[in-house]
Amino acid sequence: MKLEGVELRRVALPLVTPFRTSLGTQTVRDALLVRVATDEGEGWAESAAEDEPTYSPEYLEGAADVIRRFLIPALFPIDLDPAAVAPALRHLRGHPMAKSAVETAVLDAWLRARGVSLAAYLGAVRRSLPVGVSVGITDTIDELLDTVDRHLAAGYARVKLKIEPGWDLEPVARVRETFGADVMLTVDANTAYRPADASHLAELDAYGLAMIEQPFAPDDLHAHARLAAMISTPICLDESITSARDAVTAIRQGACSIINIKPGRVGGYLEARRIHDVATAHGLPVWCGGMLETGLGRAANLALAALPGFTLPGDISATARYYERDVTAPFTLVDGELAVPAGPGVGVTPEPSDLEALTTATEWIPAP
Ligand code: SMG
Ligand code: MG
Repeated sequence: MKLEGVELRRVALPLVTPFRTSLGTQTVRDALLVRVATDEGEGWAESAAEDEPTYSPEYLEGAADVIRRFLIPALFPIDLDPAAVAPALRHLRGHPMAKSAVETAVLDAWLRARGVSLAAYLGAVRRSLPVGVSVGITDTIDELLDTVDRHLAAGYARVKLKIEPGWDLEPVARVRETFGADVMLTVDANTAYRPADASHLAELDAYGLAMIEQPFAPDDLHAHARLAAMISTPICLDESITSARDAVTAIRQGACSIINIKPGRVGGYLEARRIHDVATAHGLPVWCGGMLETGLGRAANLALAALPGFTLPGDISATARYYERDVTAPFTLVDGELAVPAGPGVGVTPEPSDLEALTTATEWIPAP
């Protein structure tokens, strides 16, 4: 398969409610979509990069720049297949979210041309999945309780609360006491704590959480390992894990017993599957994280999350939890589950009218 050109498209999707985490508040998801045109047809993907480099060092305009300037020129000369993309980009350091978008668009085109779904290609074993919802920090506990109530009524299988110093024990206690012991409840700190907060975090043990996600800095595996030895709540790593090699290091150090896998963070779906494989081989459960994806990214995440080791519900919620209008047809919860797309490639394509309405800029990178 030969690459003939690439379109970079910025879209802006207003969120139905602001999403506040320890990193800041988002009201709009500005996303970068990538469309590859090849001699065998086209493929679409999105970059997980956000406007600002707060969750990760990558950011949207930086991702667009590295894609335009370095990634695409490295792919024009080669005979493209999905497994050839990462090796062709390996000499370019970092930028996993940019690389993931490019590799996934190639995967979509290649699989579409062969009539194979991403789910089948990756090794999915389920057709629909129970999913979770990530609940941002709210102004009041009452507002939090209302939000959680609504999500549980909609059928979500797990609720994750964003926490930060000053918004942790109390909201968790109130949610647990209001909704009971049977609700699968987790927390995500997005690196907001310091190692000296370990004994404070140990108090979360009282609330039967299924995990605490990324309390400390991404590069502080040691602090996570020490906390893991102190508390009974399982530690899950998100920001710390950028490759299968990282996953092995973290597991061997005892820094986590669960891994949140986000394809963008780790450079694509093929590396994401490798993390699934090594975690499973070590007996760790994994789940698929979310980056407020558009329907394009969500479709691909559902395919990944249908692999056998993804035994915990992912941050892959219904479209209505994020956006009134998306670039694809909406995903809806049916009996608490989302269907894994079964069509060729990622299984969805942008709806032309929605795509146009949400687009803020486009750029075409022609073959040399
Ligand atoms: O896509 O449902 C979603 C959002 C899930 O909480 C979510 N993502 O750290 O896991 C995480 C965050 C990262 C994005 S917010 C900065
Ligand atoms: Mg997280």
